[in-house]
Amino acid sequence: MLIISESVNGLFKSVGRAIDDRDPKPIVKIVERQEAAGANAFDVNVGPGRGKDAPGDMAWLVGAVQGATKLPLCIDAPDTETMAAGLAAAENPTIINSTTAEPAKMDALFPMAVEHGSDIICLTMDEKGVPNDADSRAEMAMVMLMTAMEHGIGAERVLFDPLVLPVCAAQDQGPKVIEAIRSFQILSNPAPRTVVGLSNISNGASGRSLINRTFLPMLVGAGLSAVILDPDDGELMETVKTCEVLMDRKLYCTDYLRD
Ligand code: THG
Repeated sequence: MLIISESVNGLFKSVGRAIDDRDPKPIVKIVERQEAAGANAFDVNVGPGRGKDAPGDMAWLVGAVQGATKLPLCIDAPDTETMAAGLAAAENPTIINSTTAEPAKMDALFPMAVEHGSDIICLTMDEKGVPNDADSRAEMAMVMLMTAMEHGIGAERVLFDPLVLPVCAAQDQGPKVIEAIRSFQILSNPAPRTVVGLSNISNGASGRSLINRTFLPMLVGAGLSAVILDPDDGELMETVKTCEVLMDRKLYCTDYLRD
């Protein structure tokens, strides 16, 4: 399971302030702590509302994270200028987070993935939003996979994200996301990888940690291969490890069971 830390995000006050002050120390602290806690990659997002400063902020933030880790960076930006600035500043391996199914976005972002040798997250949504059911998400994923391949990007470099919505706002979407994770895997052989932003599920809810660590095993059971989460949540990280043993993805089960 690829564990992508969600914490380098300007949405969090301490990170937003560090970006404003161009102070790498809080970023370095988060990155070092989370790498020790089991992060395998870092989502890097300057946060909302930065307007025309976003590309410069992203370039700085990528530099600050790279000062503390050699792990891959998942450059998370809604606009192509900020994405380009993040990729240009990156020396670590990169994952583009993300393209949607909108033709203009795919035409801009797939060539960036080729240029930088990046993996790329494909969100199954377009200008009309997120399709309501699993089949429509899988159909959209198929179109995205074909388009990626036309750009010379192999299925192994693509990660599909069905987009997790808050359970408070869209309770019917939980099982649809699980089913979509399953459907994505029959689109190619070997199966394309899948990813979600786990904390989205508990946005606006109380008892967030319990919701997150209950939803995760359902997704892993459906074949999820990567997840954006908070590695500082120790119980959640224990759940990840336990999922991997129970899904027969790790060899250390005898040691684990003896503990
Ligand atoms: N898919 C992909 N990328 C993503 C997401 C996704 N990137 C962003 C997001 N979703 C994943 N990262 C987060 C980070 C923080 C929170 C949720 C998801 C979060 N933050 C709290 C909140 O908003 O209430 C706290 C913020 C604060 O302290 O102010 O929940 O789905 N590909």
